[in-house]
Amino acid sequence: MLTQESGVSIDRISADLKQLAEIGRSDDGGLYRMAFTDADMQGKDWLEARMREAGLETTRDGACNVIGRLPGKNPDAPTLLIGSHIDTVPCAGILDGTLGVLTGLECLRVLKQAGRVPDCDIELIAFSDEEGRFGGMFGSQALAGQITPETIHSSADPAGERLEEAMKALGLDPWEALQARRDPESIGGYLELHIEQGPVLSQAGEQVGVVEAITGLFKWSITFSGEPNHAGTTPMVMRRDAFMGVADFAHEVPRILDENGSERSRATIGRVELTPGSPNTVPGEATFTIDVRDTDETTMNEIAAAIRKVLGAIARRRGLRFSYQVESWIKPVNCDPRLVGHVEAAAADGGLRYRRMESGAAHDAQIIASVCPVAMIFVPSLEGKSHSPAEWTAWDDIEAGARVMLGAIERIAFEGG
Ligand code: HGY
Ligand code: MN
Ligand code: MN
Repeated sequence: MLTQESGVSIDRISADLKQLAEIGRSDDGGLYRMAFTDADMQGKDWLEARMREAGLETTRDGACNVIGRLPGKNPDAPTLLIGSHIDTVPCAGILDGTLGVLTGLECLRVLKQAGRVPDCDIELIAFSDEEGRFGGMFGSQALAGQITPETIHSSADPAGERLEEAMKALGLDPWEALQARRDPESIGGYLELHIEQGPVLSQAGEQVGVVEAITGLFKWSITFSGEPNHAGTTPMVMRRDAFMGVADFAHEVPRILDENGSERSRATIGRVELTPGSPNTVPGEATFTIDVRDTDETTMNEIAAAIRKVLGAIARRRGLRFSYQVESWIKPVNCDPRLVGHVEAAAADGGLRYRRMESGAAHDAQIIASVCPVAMIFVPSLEGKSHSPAEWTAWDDIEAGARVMLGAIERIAFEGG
């Protein structure tokens, strides 16, 4: 085992966090490192340079995942993957995804400096487009062999920019993403440290979450089509107002979840666009997104069926048409009991306050779970806030999480774990 002296350094982690937080920062204090933007690529370049400084062998795969490798004694043994993502939502905080990558970097830096050679290769990966500018989990889906030519050709961001064009504009060949698939036999497991992004740990005063299951989610883009008309001369009863369809639907969401969901179900309308979008025109078209989550896939399907029925009823009542596009459907997964046991042992041996829990956020780990065993380590989010510049985790909780990460890596990759 590593001595405390050769343990993780919160000073190095905080220095890395502060440096990376300057890439993509805007005047509103939020980060804008959305996938395959210049800021995202600057972040990838910065990270790769830090990996090389740490003595790791670096590469990028066809999905532009940034990879740093610490070679093991036995190159034929299945590789241990650790990582997360450094792309962000618009106006993001500085920890979502990034903390997992930088604590992973610190763990490999410590092992390298201590001259510790693991039984197997350990690879640190920063996955591309976890946050979903182009749908989400692009880099982890590429590694898991879930990207198809249709994904590459059809993916576009909310402004309509296509994934293919965005990657080509950066000198990347999007079709290379089809080469990023890894042989599942070559991967022994995956560990991801992430902020909880919810209130459970901070309210309980606990330092670490040992994640047992990760919620599933589906994202739809739904369009109501009615009739644009004059805001002054069109009587209320003669309108086919597309926005009122959205308004009616929003009021139905709590009932849909009450009747078809569980206490873990969540539904969010995150974006609404009205056409033509002028104050004195009745909206002829309304396109909105819905993000639905639950840890049980049968429940997800029941909620989806209920949503379709409600959309049809509203359309009939208001003389509208509706259509929807499934932007993503990501299955809920259970973490691997053996890896979870190693994470829990590392937390317990560190004398930390921890709990086993579920993740309400989606993560690359649930995609990677399709090719190897996975486990996640949560650290508390101050007041449960995330996806905003208010996102924060206390330094000593970050240090505790990084120590658990290192302890779990040692149990998995050094002691024949
Ligand atoms: O949406 C999520 O759960 C994740 O932050 N991408
Ligand atoms: Mn994340
Ligand atoms: Mn996120």
